[in-house]
Amino acid sequence: MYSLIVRNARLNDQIVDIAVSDEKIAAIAPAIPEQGQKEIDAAGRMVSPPFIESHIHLDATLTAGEPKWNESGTLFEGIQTWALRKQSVTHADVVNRATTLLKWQAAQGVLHVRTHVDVTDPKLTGLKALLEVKEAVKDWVNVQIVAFPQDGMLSYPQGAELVEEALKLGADVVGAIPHYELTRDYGVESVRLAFRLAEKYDKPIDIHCDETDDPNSRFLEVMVAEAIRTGMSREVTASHTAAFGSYDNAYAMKLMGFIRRADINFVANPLINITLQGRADTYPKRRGITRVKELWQNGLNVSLGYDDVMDPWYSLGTGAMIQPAHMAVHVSQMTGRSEVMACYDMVTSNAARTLGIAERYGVAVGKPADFVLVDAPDKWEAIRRLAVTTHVIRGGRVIAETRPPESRLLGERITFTK
Ligand code: 17E
Ligand code: FE2
Repeated sequence: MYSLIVRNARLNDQIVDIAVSDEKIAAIAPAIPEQGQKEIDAAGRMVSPPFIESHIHLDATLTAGEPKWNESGTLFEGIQTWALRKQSVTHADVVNRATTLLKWQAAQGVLHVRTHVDVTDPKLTGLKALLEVKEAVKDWVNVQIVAFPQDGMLSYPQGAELVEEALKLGADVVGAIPHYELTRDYGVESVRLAFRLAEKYDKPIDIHCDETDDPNSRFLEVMVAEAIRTGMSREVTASHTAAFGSYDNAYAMKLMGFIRRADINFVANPLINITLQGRADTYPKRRGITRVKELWQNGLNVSLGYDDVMDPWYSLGTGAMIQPAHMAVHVSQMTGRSEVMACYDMVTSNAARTLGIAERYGVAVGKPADFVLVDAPDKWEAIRRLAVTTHVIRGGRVIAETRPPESRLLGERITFTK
């Protein structure tokens, strides 16, 4: 007996039924004759593995305007504004805001979230709160925590020790911020330190790297060298790498070859870097985003994050991953037929590789029964329509439902399809 059968779902251009038992996908076939304890008619909608948020700051989320707004819109006023808000951070404050955002995400089909948490706080308040949240939500969303030293590993008192303490307390991933260290030398040392900690505690690495338009910010090459030296590749993620978009082509071309050797992951955050970067430019004005299309063309793993929802760096957002995918199409000019679809993969399967969960991810027999129904027939249409996720299934249980919008003009149904 199947606990759940989803009928008439579109999977790779085929209409199938999907049966679930024991919290796993038990069968996928054009027509499953048995009855399920519960049945859902997908009505031709696409079934997709769940969305994945590969880069967000849940400790700062939902603080936009507190205690002031980021009027310049720069990364640096964002960091300064967060430093003010950080003074009033409490355990309950972080638990409440992070939990609220995780609910928004899960309701929209995001079932895996990698969050950075600022550990440049001697009390590690945000970290302790997020460790508690991670445990409390584990039945409906999988959270990974990056120990992120916002004010620097070497430029903030005891910064490196705080990162290490966070790992001892249970942080899953080692973070760093080399471009924001006081000197180039500190930046290089911070990357090396991150790799040493990763080896010591057997953890992956995710570094805020070169989040600046400064073409001389070249910490990505240091990450690549460390990844090659240690043999870590898939466990290493370079987040932001905005400066890669400002490097001259001769250097970028050489670097791309080294990156291919290292085979590390990249995370771009198109919603926020299109707004935070380029602020020192007049015209022409740079886009402030890493070379997403070229990395993808070179066969590297690129995923996308929101980075922020309603915080000092970005005051908009809902957490729906179709939005950064949609923005990446525009900012990275990935408008070709296969390019648009690739942007969908960047918030699903590529992100699973970034988080190191690819083995238990995907819509296939034997995988955990974690999947979503999206109100569109395919990836292209999902992005074009900024489609809503109508059903979220986690462990074979329907945990969220959203009614898709329906438009009528003078009584006529308008479907927005050609
Ligand atoms: N901190 C940082 O250094 N960069 C960012 N984009 C955010 C926080 C959101
Ligand atoms: Fe970030």
